[in-house]
Amino acid sequence: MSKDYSRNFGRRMRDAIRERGSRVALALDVLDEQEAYRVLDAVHPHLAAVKVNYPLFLSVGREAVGRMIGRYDLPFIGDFKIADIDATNTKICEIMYDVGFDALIAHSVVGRQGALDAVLDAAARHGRGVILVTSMSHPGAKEFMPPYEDTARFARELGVDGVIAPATRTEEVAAIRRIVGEDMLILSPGVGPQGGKAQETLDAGADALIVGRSIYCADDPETAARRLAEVV
Ligand code: OMP
Repeated sequence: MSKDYSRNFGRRMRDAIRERGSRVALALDVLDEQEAYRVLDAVHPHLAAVKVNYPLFLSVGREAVGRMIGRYDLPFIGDFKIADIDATNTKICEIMYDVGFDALIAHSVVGRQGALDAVLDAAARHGRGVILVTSMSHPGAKEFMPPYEDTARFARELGVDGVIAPATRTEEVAAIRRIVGEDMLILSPGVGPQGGKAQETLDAGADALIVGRSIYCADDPETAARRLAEVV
């Protein structure tokens, strides 16, 4: 299946949300290929995107993930929370965009010069997206991370395609939406076991929910994904 990378990632995600009638991005944090296909085959009609993180990538490897990306007509987000110097970031991005990811998640805390510049350059070369972490969903995010207002302003300055904002603190989602404006995607993890509520998060201004365990650990992942997709 060939994918259209010519349109920017924000538009591609919004098209997927509209056409598929779902604001759910599946966090596919399972540990083997068979399990990944079992979940994907059951739930893909109810998804707007799939997010792959270290657990699956390190378990099955890049060829297997590349094959998976080719099998579903959905945006795939590579969540490697890129946070290194430019030379290393370039290598990570080249590998991951070659695997076929439509967008990659990077940390904002490393700054632009000698770090995120390389991520933005790689995204431009490949015509793909960059999503920046503005605030994280776990309690420790309040210990050392910069204020979310600063990272949200930084995301706007960089002109990235989207940001990560926590479903566990919806007042932050609403404030981040005011800062980044209507055009930038907000993807929110933390619904379910982390305590976030789907409806509240979308009402606060998130474009899509990133949901993992509530779907892939459910007795019936298809029903779980369908119910989440019904929340608008
Ligand atoms: P569940 O808690 O199982 O729904 O999974 C949440 C997913 O979102 C996991 O893949 C996390 O790595 C990811 N995530 C967070 O939980 N919190 C964050 O602040 C950021 C992310 C992320 O960047 O996706």
